[in-house]
Amino acid sequence: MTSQRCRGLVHFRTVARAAQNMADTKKHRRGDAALDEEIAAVSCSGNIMGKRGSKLTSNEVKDLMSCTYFERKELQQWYKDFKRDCPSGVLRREEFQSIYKQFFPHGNPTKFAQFVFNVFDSNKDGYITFKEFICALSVTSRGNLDEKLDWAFNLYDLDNDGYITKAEMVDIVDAIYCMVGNLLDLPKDEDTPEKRVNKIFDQMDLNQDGMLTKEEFREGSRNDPWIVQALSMEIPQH
Ligand SMILES: [Ca+2]
Ligand SMILES: [Ca+2]
Ligand SMILES: [Ca+2]
Repeated sequence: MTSQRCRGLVHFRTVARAAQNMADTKKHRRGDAALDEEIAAVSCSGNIMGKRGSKLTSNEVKDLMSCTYFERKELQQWYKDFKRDCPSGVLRREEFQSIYKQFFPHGNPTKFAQFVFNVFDSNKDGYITFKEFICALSVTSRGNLDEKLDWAFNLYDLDNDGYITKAEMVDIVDAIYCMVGNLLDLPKDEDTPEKRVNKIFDQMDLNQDGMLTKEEFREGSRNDPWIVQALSMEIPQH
């Protein structure tokens, strides 16, 4: 595990925390501290990595500056780290999943990692290129609320048809429960993904047709601290 991945993955911890809040549970102190420790350990191991790496051309930098919130220097640093971690130039599905496994050693994050991978992999070719990586990172870490909500909508809308069905949301919530379930102390009326999703839909599905449009999702998310918290992802600066 290296520093670049670690920084990029800080928001995964946020997701875990959000899942805790989603269940309206009190913070599980020990679980929370354990996650902090894991991340700290990972950060440290990343710092001892070498400093040499590849550089983006000035045209590539220009291109990336126009579609992200990162500055020239940050982009070069991220690229250097990315190339060091992924000498092949792309991040593969299995690598992505194994990163998650290091963050959630006691849960099963495979399914959730798969869903996030699919959103990062915007052209759906099975690989995350640097551009896909940095664009996703830009939105999830520095995008405005609407951009973050759009990104989250894409995460939930598994078949990309413009609607989030109950089944799709159950799939995601189930994946979150599998990933961090051992950190959750769930109340009885939310102890299955189905129950939790029914609650969310009671709030968000205004016309009660069993599907969330982007508008319903946006509106509902503004009122739901869990969704917003899951999206307020911060990464440390270089
Ligand atoms: Ca791709
Ligand atoms: Ca859908
Ligand atoms: Ca609806």
